[in-house]
Amino acid sequence: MRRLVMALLDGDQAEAVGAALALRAAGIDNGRIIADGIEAAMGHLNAKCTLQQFNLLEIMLCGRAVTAVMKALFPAEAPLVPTQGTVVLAALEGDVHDLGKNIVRMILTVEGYRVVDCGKDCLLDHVIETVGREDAIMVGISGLISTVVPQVRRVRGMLDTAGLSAVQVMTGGAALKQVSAASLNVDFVAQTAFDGLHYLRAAAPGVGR
Ligand code: B12
Repeated sequence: MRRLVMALLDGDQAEAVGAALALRAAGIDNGRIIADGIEAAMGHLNAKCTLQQFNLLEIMLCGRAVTAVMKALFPAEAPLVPTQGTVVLAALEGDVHDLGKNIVRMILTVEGYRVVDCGKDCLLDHVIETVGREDAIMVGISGLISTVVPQVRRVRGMLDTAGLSAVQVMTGGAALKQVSAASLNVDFVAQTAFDGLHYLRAAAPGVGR
């Protein structure tokens, strides 16, 4: 695992992919590779950000290596089981962080959910419109910067106004996982992508839309 963390921090895509695949071959599951490898590496970067040693190139290279590792871990990004329902994902206006959201997309897709990804820096109106059009059972908001919190608090009301009260709202990402679901006015705050998957499974078991 240390080899993977070091390769990610070095932004060395090939080495990171090799390390991740070696872990898989040794029987380590994707969940542990994401938590102890990818998230651990980003934790080190976060410490640097806080120490004001912020180096954009370093973070971009690390992000590129994370994406390569995820593609290696989930090559087809195709469901392994019949569709369980549609989930709309987005990072809201002003937030360009998308590595975590992309991990959630890959995991939910492989686990049988049809995911409509609205991308990053996305207008809230577009998210709500997409939820209605795609007949989604849940909307997932990824939020890494605190400035998106007021937008997140508006999601429930906008869904209700659009006649989409049955749609659940879950959130995740560094800025949102420190805030309670009640305070964000959402149904669930996930600490990790797998946490979100477990909530989704429990909230909408075998919806099959
Ligand atoms: C990588 C990074 C960047 C990259 C993003 C690359 C990309 N394509 O995403 C770049 C360099 C572009 C960037 C830019 C900036 N960043 Co930045 N960035 C980070 C960093 C170091 C890591 C984020 C990350 O990718 N983590 C790894 C992923 C895998 O983890 P994750 O997102 O948490 O996702 C996991 C779970 O949370 C969960 N999850 C995530 N979303 C969701 C959603 C749902 C529905 C579910 C179920 C689960 C779930 O699943 C994932 C897997 O388990 C963080 C530090 C941190 N603590 O997060 C700062 C951080 C988020 N950035 C920060 C800042 C300030 C910025 C900038 C404003 C910097 C600047 N001064 O210019 C800019 C612009 C931001 C903007 N407008 O959006 C701050 C935010 C502070 C705050 N609270 O507001 C942080 C916290 C750093 C810090 N300590 O200051 N950043």
